[in-house]
Amino acid sequence: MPLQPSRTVGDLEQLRALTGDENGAQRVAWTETWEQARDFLRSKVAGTGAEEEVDEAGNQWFTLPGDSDRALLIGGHMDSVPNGGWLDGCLNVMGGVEVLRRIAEEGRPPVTVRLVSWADEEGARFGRSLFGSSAAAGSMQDQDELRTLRDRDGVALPDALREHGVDLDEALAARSQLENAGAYLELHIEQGPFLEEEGLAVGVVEGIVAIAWSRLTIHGVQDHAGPTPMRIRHDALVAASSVVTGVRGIAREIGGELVTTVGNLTVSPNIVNAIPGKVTLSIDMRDPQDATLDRALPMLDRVVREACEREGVRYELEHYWRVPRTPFDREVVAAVERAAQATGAGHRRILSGAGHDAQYMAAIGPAGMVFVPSRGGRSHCEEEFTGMDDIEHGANTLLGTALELAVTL
Ligand code: HGY
Ligand code: MN
Ligand code: MN
Repeated sequence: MPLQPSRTVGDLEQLRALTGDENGAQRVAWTETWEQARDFLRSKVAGTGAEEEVDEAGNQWFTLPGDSDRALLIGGHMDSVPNGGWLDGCLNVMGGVEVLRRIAEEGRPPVTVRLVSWADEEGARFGRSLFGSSAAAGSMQDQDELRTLRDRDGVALPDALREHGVDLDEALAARSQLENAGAYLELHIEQGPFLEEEGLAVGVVEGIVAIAWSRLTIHGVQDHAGPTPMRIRHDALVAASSVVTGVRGIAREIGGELVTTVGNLTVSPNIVNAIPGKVTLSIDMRDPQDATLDRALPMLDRVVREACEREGVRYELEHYWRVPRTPFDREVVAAVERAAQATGAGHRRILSGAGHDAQYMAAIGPAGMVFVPSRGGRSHCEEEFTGMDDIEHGANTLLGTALELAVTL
């Protein structure tokens, strides 16, 4: 029985109505809206015969037992960034539900097929991405750091997890879920402009770029905006502003495919008539080559040091998260390419500029991804969109790859 991508799009439109608003998707992990999305997923998988299990890191698993215990994993994430798009992460999951339905209708599969909805892929609330997949892959080595994280309201990460049935100290036990994993697949939107620019419907993803996240706290001298003469000011926001333009300057100076972003900036006390005493900001740098990030990070150190010296302010700069460039398994990439070819859709090999749970899966076994184009390259915004034809080609490529791997695992 062929897939019914219109059913997938219908599911995604229902999810959008249930968990989004006029500003976009609101499925931020560890919130009630995210739990609604998880209940929605549970209801959609019902009827396939797949059994549900939530692991110690909060990852939601749906297992279709096969003749063999070897497992083919199909993954994605139901969480979004605030005001996010209706496809990022949940296209993977709902496309996976459609593949599960299709395989279940054929009777008992040759291998066990498992759909996983990873917990907190985005890291939107606490600034730590790929939470659930890093725990399952055994890559979560920063639990002491995780215990200190707080959201904008000062809620500690462990407390938020506990409200959703997760004990941070037990999260690494999620490793047991991967004991029989044979291969991992994800269908994802490209979130960039290249497939659409080239009129292609499918991206055969070869791997994921190297990523480095840093956080900067600048301590100035909070003071009155009126009577304080300019000559004695130590304004944390003036120093931060130099850092923001300096981060852009690093990308300009190194060039190539390096991208640098200051996405988050908080000012205290953030009122019209006080000189900012404290500013925190995030820095995200990515490049296809690790060596480029090795060059960019010391440049960031210098930009921050010089900006803060000029303004006479103190600072703490932490390079707290680094993921190397992650190549996908050549056999899986070739299987994705054959499946894309079989759909007749225009396709090419492509590198992912976005991070994905697949990078932790690739670190421990064969993994691969299928991309579909993003209109205007837009993502992490309400305007995120991919047309039905592209979704159909992507879903059929995912299915074709899954069916091939199911007999070769
Ligand atoms: O940051 C990323 O690339 C992903 O969207 N979490
Ligand atoms: Mn995302
Ligand atoms: Mn995503």
